[in-house]
Amino acid sequence: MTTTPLLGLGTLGRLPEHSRPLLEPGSVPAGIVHLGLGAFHRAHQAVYTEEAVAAGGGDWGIVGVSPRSSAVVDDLLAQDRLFSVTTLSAAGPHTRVVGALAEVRHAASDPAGVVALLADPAVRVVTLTVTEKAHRLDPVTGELTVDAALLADLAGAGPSVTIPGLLVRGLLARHRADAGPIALVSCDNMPSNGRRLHGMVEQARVLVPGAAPAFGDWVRESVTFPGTMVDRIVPASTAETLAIAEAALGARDLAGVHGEPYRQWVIEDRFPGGRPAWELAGAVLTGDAGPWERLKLRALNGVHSAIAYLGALAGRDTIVTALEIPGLRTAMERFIAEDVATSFEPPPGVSVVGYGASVLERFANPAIAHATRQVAMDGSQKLPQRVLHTILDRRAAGASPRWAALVVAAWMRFVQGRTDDGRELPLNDPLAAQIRTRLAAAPATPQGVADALFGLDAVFPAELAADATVRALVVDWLTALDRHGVEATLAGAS
Ligand code: CS2
Repeated sequence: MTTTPLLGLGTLGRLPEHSRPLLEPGSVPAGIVHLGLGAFHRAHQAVYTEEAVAAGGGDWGIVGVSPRSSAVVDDLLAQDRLFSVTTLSAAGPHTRVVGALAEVRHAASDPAGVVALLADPAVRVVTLTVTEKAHRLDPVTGELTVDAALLADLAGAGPSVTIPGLLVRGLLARHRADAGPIALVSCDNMPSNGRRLHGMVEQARVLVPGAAPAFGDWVRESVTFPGTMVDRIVPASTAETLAIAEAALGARDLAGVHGEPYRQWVIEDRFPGGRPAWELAGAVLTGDAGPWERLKLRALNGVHSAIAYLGALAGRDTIVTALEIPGLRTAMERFIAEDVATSFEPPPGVSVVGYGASVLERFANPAIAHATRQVAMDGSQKLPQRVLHTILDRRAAGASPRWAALVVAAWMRFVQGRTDDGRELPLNDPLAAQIRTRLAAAPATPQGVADALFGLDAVFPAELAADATVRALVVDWLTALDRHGVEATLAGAS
């Protein structure tokens, strides 16, 4: 019996020409540390960086650091740090191996090694995709959640590895080593992600035992926090997508990822130690990524979350099949046109309604099976920037954001844990325990559920929780969803 060999340096020669890496693996010295080796990084920043270095040069190899999971590190090490990205479109799949990773590390088993990397003068950029919750920031106030694990980490007394702990200890080591300026680049889906990351570092920095004020001065002078907007739909890999990659490569790829053809990266151009020529790979370098972040969070992620909650409640497993629910697409178009597009100033020349239409087309890509449950997870961390900011801005203008209220109601019904036909739904959320406790103590009526959940002050800002108009809109939708389920509610909505 012959088994297909594993992807690696030894199998590169047999790959079809169009599937080979753009860079010779290992030929580019490391200049970037990336925290968060998940599928999104591999299909987004790694691809941009490889293309940028291939086109523009520079010592910008990536050291990929997995904060917690060791499996991805083991897989990548077994494959000489190579992995493939399969682009899925209606026209068929295309698989290419990416050679951007200079090294891979597992932070939980070697935190000191990662701290030392951040103090290496060759490293001048740190990028992060660590998820909203790993920032340990209250989504409403931006305040850092301080606990024993974080304090131990900041004191260099692990065993835990927190992102604020790693970054601040790394920066302290860099300051002491006089290793030069550096940019910390958040690539997570948060509003003002650069400012949030800066806030996190500043709040954690002052908790480091014995940190001298000179460290604060150095951070101010030598560290930048450019904001970014990142975009590409990258669902979790499945056996089926790995099989597609294997067929294309003639080699097995344990770390393969897949995504849609579309991608976008808008980056604030503040890099005191230099950066790859990402613009040569199609990235937009700008002075202010804020309007782009708002556009993407509200008109893409907000709509994604809406489809995920409504779809999951209606028993649809994927975003594509959820979009087939009669009335759902129209409801999303109205959400975008009536609530989202009217809530903020888009980037110059961009039509929010046009952008929203293209987003719905991307969600309808039949080759992408994005699980509604994957998009639905961590709702307490996602809802504020994706939907609640839209509501707050519309309320400030005196409007009644009815469609945005539907998304809140769908989330409130989703966290109760049952589909419309009574099947169990998982609650995968850092606030799951709090949510369950509140629901258990509340009357099981739309009003009771809304009262209980609007009391979650880490999700709902006080002014929103106290807004009678919003609460009434949400209770109306919850009542309709309770009585009729998603499908009949959407069919009757106008
Ligand atoms: C999705 C995003 O899982 C989710 O919450 O909304 O991961 C989405 O696919 C990306 O932001 C697209 O760029």
